[in-house]
Amino acid sequence: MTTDVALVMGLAGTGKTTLTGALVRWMKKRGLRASAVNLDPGVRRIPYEPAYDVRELVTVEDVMEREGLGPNGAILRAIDILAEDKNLERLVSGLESVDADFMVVDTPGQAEAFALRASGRRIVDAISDRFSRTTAIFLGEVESNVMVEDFLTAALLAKIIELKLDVGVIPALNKADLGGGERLKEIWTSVLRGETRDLILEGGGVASEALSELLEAVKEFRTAQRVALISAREERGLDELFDMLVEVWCACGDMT
Ligand SMILES: Nc1nc2c(ncn2[C@@H]2O[C@H](COP(=O)(O)OP(=O)(O)O)[C@@H](O)[C@H]2O)c(=O)[nH]1
Ligand SMILES: [Mg+2]
Repeated sequence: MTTDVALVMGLAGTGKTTLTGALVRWMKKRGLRASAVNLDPGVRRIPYEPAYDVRELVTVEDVMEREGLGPNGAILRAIDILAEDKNLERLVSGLESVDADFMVVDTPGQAEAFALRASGRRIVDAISDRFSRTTAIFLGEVESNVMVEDFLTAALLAKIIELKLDVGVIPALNKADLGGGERLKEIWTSVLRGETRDLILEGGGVASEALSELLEAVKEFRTAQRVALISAREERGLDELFDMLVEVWCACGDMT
């Protein structure tokens, strides 16, 4: 039996935990054998029933208490502890014990603490070694008054994560219910297609130009060229997101 794995990643507060619950609910409603997994040692409450929960191995609270660390240090430390051989083995066998065709994995609150550090990569490597059909969803969010350039940073980060983790990354823009998502989706799509020049120079400025060069350089590494516009809260756009996941899992789809 193969289990298809979707790792839900993104900056803090973009809606990873909400989406994990929503996507599994959405799949189950369609008769699919889907399970949610929690990989965030710092989460307090989760809006889904995890088939496996990494807090069995370590929690940020315990680390804070035991090692006298503040919350930020403790989350980094907790992820490092998870990445130790013994725990990683336990984690992978915990995932192996989940009886499902699809596994949606909620990751730690801060992408910068997880996806961009060596121990986070070690954890992702261990999962993708065991589950060959592992892909990632990178969440961005609709925010009011967002500056184009701030948004580009998130789009760039999605690409960096793709390079660092060596898994396919599906870009998804969450909180579409707040409005204004279409415009941001267009901007993100331009980034993926390497058509950023005109867009950035709208605002002008040296930093814009530097950012444009940077985006130009990384566009070679793209895979996905589409962005799913979703609302995890209202369970909207999940059909498109799921279609994109299936394309990457099958590695038979044309992402253009
Ligand atoms: N408006 C709106 N808010 C959302 C949506 N998804 C999540 N949120 C809210 O965003 C906040 C962070 O969500 P959470 O899932 O904990 O994000 P995480 O830190 O990425 O796991 C919470 O207040 C959620 O209720 C959405 O689709 N629309
Ligand atoms: Mg979360």
